[in-house]
Amino acid sequence: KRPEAADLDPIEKASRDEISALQLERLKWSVRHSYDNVEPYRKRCQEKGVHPDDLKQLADLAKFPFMTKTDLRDHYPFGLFAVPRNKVARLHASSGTTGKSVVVGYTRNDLDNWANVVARSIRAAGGLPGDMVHVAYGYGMFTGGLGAHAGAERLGCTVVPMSGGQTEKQVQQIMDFRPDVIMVTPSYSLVIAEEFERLGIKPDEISLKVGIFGAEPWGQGMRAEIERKLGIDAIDIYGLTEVMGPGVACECIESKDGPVIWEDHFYPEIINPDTGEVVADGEEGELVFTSLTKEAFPVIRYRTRDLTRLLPPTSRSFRRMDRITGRSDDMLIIRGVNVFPTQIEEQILRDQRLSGNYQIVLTRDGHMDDVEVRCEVQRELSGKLSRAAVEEISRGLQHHIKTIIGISTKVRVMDFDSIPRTQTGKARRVIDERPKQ
Ligand code: ADP
Ligand code: K
Repeated sequence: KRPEAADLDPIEKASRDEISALQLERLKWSVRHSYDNVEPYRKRCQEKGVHPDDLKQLADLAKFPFMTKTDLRDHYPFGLFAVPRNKVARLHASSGTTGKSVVVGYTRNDLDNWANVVARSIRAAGGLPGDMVHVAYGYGMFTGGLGAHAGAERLGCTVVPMSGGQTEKQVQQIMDFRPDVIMVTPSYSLVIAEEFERLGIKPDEISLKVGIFGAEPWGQGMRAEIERKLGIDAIDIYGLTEVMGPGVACECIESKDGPVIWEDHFYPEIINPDTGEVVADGEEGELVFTSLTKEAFPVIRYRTRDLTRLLPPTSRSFRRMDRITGRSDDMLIIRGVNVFPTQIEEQILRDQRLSGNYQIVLTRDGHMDDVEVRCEVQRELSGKLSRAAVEEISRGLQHHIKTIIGISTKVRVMDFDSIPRTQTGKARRVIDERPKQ
């Protein structure tokens, strides 16, 4: 079932002139709102010698300073909020560059807009009011679960708030409830698909028609595999906590040619990550977003670090983004969860018995990412610890990484000097052996 033109928001089919006019009006509001209400942002503008009045056309945005994850972390938790705390209806969080997470807030209006763009995303993916939507993104501080949930409710769907994990139960429930749509990470969808296979259930016996997948990179090969194994259309949804959450952009089922950016709420730019210069549409670089309607946590020129390019409109009047080809920082995405090597390092450094030298080895076991954290004991303890002591160190570290960063790992505690140093004495921290999409 394809969405009918009559079901779309008028702006999704508007002319580019109408879209630009709306963007300019909203952009002026958003920059002014940040400048007036977020002191660190105002200071940053003053240092750069720019003022909201300098914004006369969309291209003038290039004169304004960027915001980075580090800025967000430096003002943890609420320092960049543009409304008083009692106007904040909800908080979410994402991982920061060190242990401290990045906290974002939403007013009632923000939650309303978010639900609308996610509803629009589900509609673009081929979901309809009245459909049953099985949400297997994690619920909690992550934006995935609750973001998908609110959008599905807004569209008028029956929502199943399953959350992640418990694969056998996921499958049982899908067989019993017969949902039409599933929202989940692409890698976990394949774990679910394998459980169906194991039970001898064929794709045409599975009620699902559409899957909406995001939170981690995936490619055309994986799309084909998911579609074949679950008998569905697999649609790409993109988003990030700092900008809103899932639903910043979503593919349309009629063209399946890259996520359509909901440009009436999020203004995209692509920059050269080294120079910060804006590049032309079609050229690859780092994706930068400016929120156009957010009240509680406006972002002006937020550097996502995601590398991609902007593509011309096709099924909607909005521009599209290409698949994410990589990142311009060292953030890892492990089973959809953002992780910085320094966060793991921080947990290693808590244990005085460890040397602080470490290596993170990523592999893929079946469809899910596997993480091994290799670390070393201090020189003076090397070869002297009992097996029980080594196991205790390993269990402790595993526990801290799980409770603080939120990912399960295997920890291998090795003798001193087991992890190779390079010429400069610096170890290679991450070995990513996962197959490229
Ligand atoms: P989400 O819950 O949407 O993953 P996070 O803030 O936890 O939000 O993570 C955002 C990051 O996840 C993005 O900056 C990007 O690197 C990655 N990501 C999200 N969706 C996609 C997608 N569809 N394709 C590739 N990467 C994605
Ligand atoms: K993610």
